[in-house]
This record gives sequence, C-alpha cells and structure tokens, in this order.
Amino acid sequence: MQETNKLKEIVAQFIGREEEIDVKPLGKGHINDSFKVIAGEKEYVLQRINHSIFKNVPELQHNILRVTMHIRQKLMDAGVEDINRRVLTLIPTPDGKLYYRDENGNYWRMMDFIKDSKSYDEINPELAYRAGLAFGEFQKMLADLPGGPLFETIPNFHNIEARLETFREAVGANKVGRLAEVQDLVNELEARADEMCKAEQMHREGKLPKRTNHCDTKVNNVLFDNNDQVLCVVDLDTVMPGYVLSDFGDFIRTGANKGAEDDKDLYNVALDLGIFEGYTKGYLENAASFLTDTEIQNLAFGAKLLTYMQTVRFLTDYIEGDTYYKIAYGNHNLVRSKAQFKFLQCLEQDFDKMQEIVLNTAAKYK
Ligand code: GN1
Ligand code: MG
Repeated sequence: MQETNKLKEIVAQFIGREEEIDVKPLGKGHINDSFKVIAGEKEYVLQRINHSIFKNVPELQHNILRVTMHIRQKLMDAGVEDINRRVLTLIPTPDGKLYYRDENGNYWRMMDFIKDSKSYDEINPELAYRAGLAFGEFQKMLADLPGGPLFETIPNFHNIEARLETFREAVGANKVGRLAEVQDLVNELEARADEMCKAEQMHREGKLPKRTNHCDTKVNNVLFDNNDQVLCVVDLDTVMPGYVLSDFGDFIRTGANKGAEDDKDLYNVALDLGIFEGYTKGYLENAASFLTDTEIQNLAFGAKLLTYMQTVRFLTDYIEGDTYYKIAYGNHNLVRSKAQFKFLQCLEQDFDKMQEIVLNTAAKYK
C-alpha cells in the first residue's frame, strides 16, 4: 500500500493529481522497473531508470527524445495514420524535464502506453518476418538522424573486447568463490574469444561501419496490434552507434530460440531456422539497400556473437555475485549462461545454413 502511494506521488509529478490512479507492475525487463499507470481514460508507462547502469539520465532521455521526434517526423512525412501508436511519446514534467528525480535519488520517466498492443516471447516465421521489416525500417529511419551520433548510454555496450576484459577481471578476482563451478564454461568461452573479436577488428580496419542501432532487439521489444501487425519498436534506452550485425544477432538470439533465454531444460534450447529465415527476409527487404557486402556477410556471425556476448555477460555477473541483472533465484545467472551457451552451440552447428539463407535472401534485394 505504502509503495503504491509512493508510485502515485511520482505519477503526480508528471501529470498532476488525478482523482483515480491505478499503478501495477509491467513487463519482464532485467534492468529498469516498469509500471502501467491508468489515470481516467489515459494509460501510461512509468519507469524507474536503473541509474547505476544508465549513469547519465539526462543524456539518455535526450537520446530518446531525438530518436522519437525524428521517427515521428518521418511517419508524418509519409502520411502514416495513428502515429501515437507507431512511435513512443515521452511525457515531460510540467517544467519541461524528461525525467523526475525523487528525494531518494531515483530517476523516473513516463511515456504514453501504446493502446491495444502486445508483445511476444515466442513467435512464428510470419511474425519474425514482420519484426525483421520493423527493425530494418527502424535503422533506415535513423540513418539520417541530424545532430551527430547519439550519446553512448552505456560505453562499449556491445563491444566484445571490452566485455571479455571485464569477464577476465571477474575470473581473476573470483570474488564470491564461484569460479571452480564454472571453469569448464569459462574455458569454452576462452576457446572462442579470438573469433568473436573479429567485428571490432574489422571496424578498426575500416571495413565495418557503425550505424544508429537499437542495441536491444529482443523479440519482446516489438509491439504488435490485435491483428498481429507491427505497431512499433520499444525500449529505446540503448539506441546508439553500433554494428548492424549486432541488432540482427540479438533478435535471432531471443526470437529464433525454441527455448527460453533462461531455460533450465537444455533440450528445449534449439534454433528455429524458419524463424531465422522469416526475420532475415523482413530485415533485408528493408535494409539490403543501405548495407555493405561486408555487413551482409557478417549478419549470421552476428547471431553467434550476440549469443556469445550474452553468455559472457551472464556468466560475468554470476562470477561477480549477481550485481547487474535482476535475478529470480540464486543461480539464475548460471542457468541463463548455460542456456545461452547451448544456443551458441546450436548456431555453430547450423552456421552454414544460416549463412546460405542470408546470402540467398540478400541476392534478391541487392
Ligand atoms: C537487458 O532489461 P532488458 O531485458 O531490456 C540488457 C540487454 C540484454 C538483456 C538480456 C541495458 O535488457 O543488453 O541483452 O537484458 N540491457 C542492458 O535479456 O544491459
Ligand atoms: Mg532494454
């Protein structure tokens, strides 16, 4: 009760004191806390931003404003209808701030809730195709974002060299004594480290560009309407410069896995090539026109890289004593690491097939 009243107080900082406000938890994010707010006829999303992870909240919110305004303008220019369901709308405070800082130092933000929308954790090839179109379109719309590159809300976020450095420090420190239990997995990851640093290497050699990426293309970050048409892409905290293979890869990691990200039963974890193909088709239909050959040739590698990176990140957190991701039980990060590693093995096994699908599809749109 106490907690609910506090949340209502926060909501009032954005929209004033409404007669009837209802606030309840929303979604499955691993980082921020999200709530759905109903105030009379209006629905909102209220979020407490994890500012130990997103250290510069004003810049974070400024990024989101730039991205959403730019997309809104593109949609208006194209004569798209129902724009308020096609792009997120931030709700400022009465004095024009895009966040509110409470007396405990917590940062909060509000945005419109997109009416009659849903997200999926499990999809089929047709929905994957539509999601692929959506992320391709998203990158395309942001290709001419004015005002220079976006602020890096988390420095080196998808940089595997930096992730490996942190991982090795965690292994070296073995702070909570969990290393012995995970040594085999550590060895498996080390055996693949050189291969995985290939993207950073190509970037240094000027072969792989950075573009404005979403950087959290999880399957459940796409909203669909009641007819299963894509409304919009959400969770814009990490939109920043990155490699397109990384956005492609993170969708495959989450959308084309027949099991859950944290499946305890590794038999469930398997690659669905139909979903891979559907997504590839949708994505390339919108993106092939602006991608370089090198980018296309490395999309399937992106699936391996992002799954590897997620294994490294979950395992680092487990070794460090669970300081980053929210966990639901004691060895949750270990369970996540094992499930992700199993998925990586599935991707390795079917790599040639994935590569063939990408190249054949790209040939149709080039
Ligand atoms: C986090 O909070 P959520 O679920 O949107 C993480 C992603 C990971 C993902 C793993 C800022 O995203 O990078 O891929 O968990 N976001 C951050 O499921 O670290
Ligand atoms: Mg996120």
